[in-house]
Formats: sequence, structure tokens, C-alpha cells
Amino acid sequence: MLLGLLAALPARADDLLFQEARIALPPPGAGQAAGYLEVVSRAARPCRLTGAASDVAERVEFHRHLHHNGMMAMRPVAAVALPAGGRLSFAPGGLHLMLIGLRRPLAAGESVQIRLETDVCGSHLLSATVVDLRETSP
Ligand SMILES: [Cu+2]
Repeated sequence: MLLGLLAALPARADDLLFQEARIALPPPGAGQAAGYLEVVSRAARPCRLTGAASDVAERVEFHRHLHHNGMMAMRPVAAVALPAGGRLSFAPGGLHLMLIGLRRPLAAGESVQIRLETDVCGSHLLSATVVDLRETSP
């Protein structure tokens, strides 16, 4: 009953803030690229990130890095919970976006539009900058 009432409230455009959205420039010829960002909730209720999409890729998944028997693997996750007033970090070595099936090569410095869908916090279009992370690695 209460959940139904909350879901009926309209999502506000400023419910979520997106910071430091960036895509790691993939090696030439790579079919996929990882994306990172900070998601800050200013919403009064929890929500779930339920999907992502971009024109430059056939699909965008949420991935987690897992260490399993000494091996590192990436696993897709269907949805990610975001507590009310909380923060989510999509960062190297952890939760990240994966752009799969790149439709064209990406160039360092360009902006890529990514749409993030949530259950009750609206649909958001954000701009991610393609960054050559290898340049900044020690
Ligand atoms: Cu991945």
C-alpha cells in the first residue's frame, strides 16, 4: 500500500545527480568500453537503476567485478539499488557500466550520451567524456 503510493509520486528531474561521468577509451578495435560515474541521490525515497543505453553501443550493462578462486571476472547485474540520499560509485575494479557492441570507434575527449533508467527516480540523460585512462595511470 505504502509502496504503491510512493511509486505514484512523479519523479523530479533533479532527484539524481551525476558526477565525473567518463568512459575509458578502449584499445583500437575493441568492441566494448567501461564507463564510470558517481550517482548522488537527492530523492526522498530509495530507487533502483534498472537499465542504461547509448547510441554508440548495442547495449549497456551494469557489471560488477568479482574475485573468484583467484580469478577476476565481470558479472552483469540486472539492477542496482540506490538508497534515498545515498551515493553509488561506478569505479574501476568495482561496479561499472559496460558499453557492449560499440557501433563506432570512440575518441578521447568526445562526449557520449548515456541514458539511465530507474524504477521511481525517472529517466536521465547524461553526458560522459571519453578519457584515455592509460595516460593518467602511474
Ligand atoms: Cu564489465
